[in-house]
Amino acid sequence: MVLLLQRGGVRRILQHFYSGNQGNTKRLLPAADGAAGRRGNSTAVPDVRERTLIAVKPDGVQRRLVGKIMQRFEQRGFKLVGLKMLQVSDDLLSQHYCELRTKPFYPSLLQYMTSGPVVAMVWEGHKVVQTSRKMVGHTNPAEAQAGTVRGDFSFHVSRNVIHASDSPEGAQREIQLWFHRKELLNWECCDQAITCEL
Ligand code: DAT
Ligand code: MG
Repeated sequence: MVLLLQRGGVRRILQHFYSGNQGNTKRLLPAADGAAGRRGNSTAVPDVRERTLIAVKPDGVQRRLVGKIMQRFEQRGFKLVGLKMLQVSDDLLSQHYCELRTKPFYPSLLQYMTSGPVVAMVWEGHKVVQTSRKMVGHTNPAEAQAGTVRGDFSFHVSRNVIHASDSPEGAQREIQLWFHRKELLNWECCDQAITCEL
């Protein structure tokens, strides 16, 4: 195995493990040796660098749901690039929810969101904004499908456990609001070429 690592890297290790099933091996391996070029221009290289802000709200933290929620994003294949626990300030929240300032529920929303610590995360991956909204479910948990975070862990809109950015532009704005640039890590996931054809 050491020899394989030295001479051919990950590609050869995969060939070693999948030597009984060459068809699958090919699909599992990254498009190397110009294979991507041979696919032509019709298949765009997927953007695996999209990022979104996910936050476990105070009720989720109090109910010890952080681990279960993080596991869902990990098992979906997304990459964690930022993580922190914080007591959110009124100032941050008013910027975060600036579009909701005129809503009747806004004061109670601020009170709820500052009632205890929040766990904020930045997840990265192909179409992570759209996919994570689906994973999180409808804003009103009473409408959220079973299998979504809100559909599985909550029943009322005033305590819906989790935040997820709703567009790539919104995600950029929110990530800049919640995280300093140096708090976000660029790192290579060892399974990247296995979870997506690059
Ligand atoms: P989402 O969190 O799904 O993006 P949103 O941005 O419209 O939904 O609203 C932000 C939060 O405000 C939401 O997660 C819970 C709260 N909220 C929304 N509508 C509400 C309502 N009708 N009553 C009480 N809280 C509400
Ligand atoms: Mg929203």
